[in-house]
Amino acid sequence: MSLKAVCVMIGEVVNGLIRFYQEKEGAPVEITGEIKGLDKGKHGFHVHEFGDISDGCTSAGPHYNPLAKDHGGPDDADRHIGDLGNVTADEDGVAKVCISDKLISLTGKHSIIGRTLVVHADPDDLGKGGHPLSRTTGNSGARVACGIIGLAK
Ligand SMILES: [Cu+2]
Ligand SMILES: [Zn+2]
Repeated sequence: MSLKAVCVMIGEVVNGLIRFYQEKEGAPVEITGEIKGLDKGKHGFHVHEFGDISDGCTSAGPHYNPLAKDHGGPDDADRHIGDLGNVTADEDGVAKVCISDKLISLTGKHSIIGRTLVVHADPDDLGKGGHPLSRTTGNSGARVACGIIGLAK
């Protein structure tokens, strides 16, 4: 049975709507949608650990990382489960999202349902920037919008 999830991302100037689809447990997750109000260019895009936005995007905690790995890019063996890399906004500040990810799941022990999707002000350096924060967050700066990932029909 296929699984679907949705995330309404809300920030002060940035907002978005992201949908997730997984054919079955173990299959890749297709992530599609649009985020508006961004500065032109790349922006870090991650699943963070907690589905808690009671104190804004900050209370969502760190990147979802149940296997205690270093931060990385989506294609790296060493990455947080929540590491989805970057989305890229055009001249109008719109990022069209179309990602297929093999590691995240909408079901099972490491499900991302009930966790928080965050988009950042700056590019994620995918762990390779040499900054002290590269190995934990990709040094992607402020959390400009976020939303809790919920099951969808
Ligand atoms: Cu993040
Ligand atoms: Zn990470």
